[in-house]
Amino acid sequence: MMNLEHMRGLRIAIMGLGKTGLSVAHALSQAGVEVCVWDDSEEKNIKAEQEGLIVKDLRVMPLDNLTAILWSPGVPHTYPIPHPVAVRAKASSIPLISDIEILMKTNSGADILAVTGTNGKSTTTALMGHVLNHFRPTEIGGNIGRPVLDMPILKQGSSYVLELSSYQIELTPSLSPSGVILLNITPDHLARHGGMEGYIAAKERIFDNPPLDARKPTAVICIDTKPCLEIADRLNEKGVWSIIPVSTQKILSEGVYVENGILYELRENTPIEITDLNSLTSLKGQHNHENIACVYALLRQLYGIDPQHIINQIKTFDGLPHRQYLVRTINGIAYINDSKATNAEATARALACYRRIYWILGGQPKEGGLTGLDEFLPRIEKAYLIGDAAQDFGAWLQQRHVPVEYCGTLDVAIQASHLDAQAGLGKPGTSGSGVVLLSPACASWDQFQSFEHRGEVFSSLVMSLPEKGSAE
Ligand code: UMA
Repeated sequence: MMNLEHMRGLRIAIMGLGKTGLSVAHALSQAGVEVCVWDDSEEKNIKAEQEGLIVKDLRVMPLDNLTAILWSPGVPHTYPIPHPVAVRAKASSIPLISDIEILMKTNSGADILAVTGTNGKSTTTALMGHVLNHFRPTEIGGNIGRPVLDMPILKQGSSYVLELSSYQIELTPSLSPSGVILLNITPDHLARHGGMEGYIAAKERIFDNPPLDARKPTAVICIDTKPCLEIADRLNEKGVWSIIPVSTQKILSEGVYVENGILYELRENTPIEITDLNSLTSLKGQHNHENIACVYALLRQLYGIDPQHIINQIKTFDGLPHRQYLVRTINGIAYINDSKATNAEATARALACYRRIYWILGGQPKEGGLTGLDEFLPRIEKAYLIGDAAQDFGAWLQQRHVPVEYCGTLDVAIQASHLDAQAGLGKPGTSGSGVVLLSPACASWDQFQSFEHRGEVFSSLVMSLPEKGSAE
């Protein structure tokens, strides 16, 4: 946990008692900082009081003498409707800040490397942490699920690798990263940002305060989505950042690109073949090639690490649970947990990697539903629908002649897909064993506490399936 003694004398209130709020509350209390907390859930407030925290109703208590309100990223403060506490804070000119803002004010010399984008952030953050830690002390945190103040203090010569969501970036005015990876921007969280423009603007803020040290800060930008290409163009004009373009869709004349699974780095206008990414066992698919290419580009530019050393470390990375994670294989059928795919874009990335898919999907729907997935439907053997989105998704799939089964809950969907997948083994006219894939294209909150919880339930149910399937 980070030592926040420098904050003694400040008066901080905390809004929201999830991972972020509790992490900050404990770090501040331990440092002797005066702190009060509030959550709209009574249960959370009672639990906080039992833990010795001071609970005060921020909807009514005077806010004027507060230094700042630590704002949990998931609580709306502008769109779609600002939370009442945010309205009061604005009226009293009290800033809303993230835990990352506190890290920025506390950090003394460690490099801040920030990873953002709509999809692939967690894998990229974990991969970068995994590789870089081999060369210098490195900690990872942020949206990946480890609140940043739970990390230890690092000194100069070390690196923090932070996964940052748009929610966190807009609450961190002092964010000043030496290196940024911007992976991609596609529609997500639109209600929270008042539309696509607001979402793009929130992401772009990551570049607002380049550090004022001797090194030029590095922006690795995958230019395969239009908003990212436009951001790269805008940054180029300002000339402050050293920009390394990355692509997995086109051959570039500068930067780093992937063609047919081969990673290339341009040196003095000449493409140098670095490695064949198709041979990697854990990071499969074009989206993972994007993640790898971005990590490679940043580590080369910022630290000058030898290409072969980077690749050797990438090869030892196992991937993350809940992101196309192979839970088990039964009779050649792979059971894959891709619970982190909470929107159609993320699910597309998984569908692109497999054939003969027994697809479990549904949950709390996101804007856009299954838009963009048509091209992958020939790969689907059958769809198993769960959660609030089931009826709408079922109708959409049936219109496109995909067989569906309404399962309601995950346990029913696993049983049904397991039986079908095992029964389908060796059927005439089929080749390859197929996969049972949980890739919901939905948030989890209608039936689970989080996507991690959903993935854990999936994994434990898959582990309890009998070793011999019905094909035997
Ligand atoms: N709450 C209120 N009032 C509200 C809304 C929520 O009081 O109107 C309370 C809830 O009762 C709950 C708390 O706020 O007790 C939850 O706060 P939170 O939603 O900010 O969640 P945390 O547990 O603090 O987790 C957050 C990130 N969550 C979100 O941004 C929604 C986590 O990212 C992150 O891992 C964690 O901080 C540590 O940094 C999750 C996420 O879904 C994975 N992120 C989104 C995404 O990746 O798409 C952005």
